[in-house]
Amino acid sequence: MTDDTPLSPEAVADLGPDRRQALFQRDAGIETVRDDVRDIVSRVRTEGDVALREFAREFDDVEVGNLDITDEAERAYEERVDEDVRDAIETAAENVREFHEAQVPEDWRDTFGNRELGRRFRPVERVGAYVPGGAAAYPSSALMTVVPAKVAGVEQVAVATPPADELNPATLAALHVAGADRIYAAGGAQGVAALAYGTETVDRVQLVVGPGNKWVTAAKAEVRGDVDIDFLAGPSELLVVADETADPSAVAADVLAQAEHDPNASVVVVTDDEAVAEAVVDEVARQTPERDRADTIRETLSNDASGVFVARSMSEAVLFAEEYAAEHLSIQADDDEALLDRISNAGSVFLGPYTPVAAGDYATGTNHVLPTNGKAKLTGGLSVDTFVRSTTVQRLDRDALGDLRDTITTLATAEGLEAHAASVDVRFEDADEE
Ligand code: HSO
Ligand code: ZN
Repeated sequence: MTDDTPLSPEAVADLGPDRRQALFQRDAGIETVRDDVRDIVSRVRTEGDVALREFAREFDDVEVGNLDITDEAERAYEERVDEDVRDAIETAAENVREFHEAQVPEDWRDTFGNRELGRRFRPVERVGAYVPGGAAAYPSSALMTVVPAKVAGVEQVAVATPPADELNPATLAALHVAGADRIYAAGGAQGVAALAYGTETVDRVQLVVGPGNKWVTAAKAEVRGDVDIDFLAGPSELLVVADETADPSAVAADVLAQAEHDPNASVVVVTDDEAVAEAVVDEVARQTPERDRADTIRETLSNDASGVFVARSMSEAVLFAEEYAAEHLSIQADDDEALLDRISNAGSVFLGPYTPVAAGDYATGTNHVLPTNGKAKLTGGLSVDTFVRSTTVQRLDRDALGDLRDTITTLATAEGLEAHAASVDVRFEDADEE
């Protein structure tokens, strides 16, 4: 180990309770800002646009002219981004669109005995997407939130993004390509509150999605109930499961890529091969100084939720992965499909030596807005499903209702709901009298 990596391999079997807790009970870190966020949300609710302008002054140091900046997106696309950036945005958007179009559910009807039953799917009407700005302005996240909503058929997709004297042109261009219907200059908790409750300028939505810092996440927790949200996402995470066939330099490169996001990110490698663990640690040390964001990377690697771990077997590595429930799971191992068969808990999976997580971040077409802090045990990432709701449909004919008559009336009577029973019986009165 050199000075340039705080990492050294640790045995999974020797992990103490504190370390296990840091690794397996990651949180979104919203507790510290909860009270402030509550105040911000309530001020936006009562003061509307005035509050948005004041918060822009206070938090973003910007005098906001128009809160509605929808027109800026097309201009950025036409005039402010280089052609290579425009082409990359278009390619990425097309891949995201194609993959999400494959998810659009079809309405169906079927017969179950003599009962005709089915499901139909309709988009939510008005959706709000939070798109981060500032240092973490990601055009890719603009695509990942807006494209799936539009593919799902959402009519009004409104975006809130932090105000700036110079709005990030690539983010705006991506919003244009993705087809955002409205864009508002409102960042942080106040942006989420504006989407959730509306202001003079901002139309309120029914569902708020998208990534953000702890202020944004705390605001989503605060407005949940009044609107729906996707999930509460914390700092980014990567778990690499590697065996003796993994290329340590590729594993290390993926680790550094994830670590550059946020000093609170969690980057973890678990392998059954001690030599691979050592080699990954060495590669991390070698590559780190070459990275632009080496300082952030070093901080991430020294936090308690990051590390390189040696398991006694691949089975122990699989158990580790199940408990960790990673936002991003990279499997760099000989029989990656067999390992994947044994893992259920992951937001997005990257198989094989040529599938870096960065490929999914930008361009494969899968979504990069994914559940963190173990939420992959409960939910998947953003998809078309996020933006549609289902309705069930049924039709019975006289015979079909006749077949169910006893079941319905018996249960209705058992529940003391006589009118329910009567609503069935009444339909057979003529026949009963004969
Ligand atoms: N890895 C991030 C997404 C991202 N990476 C955006 C680059 N830009 C969370 O999934
Ligand atoms: Zn990333």
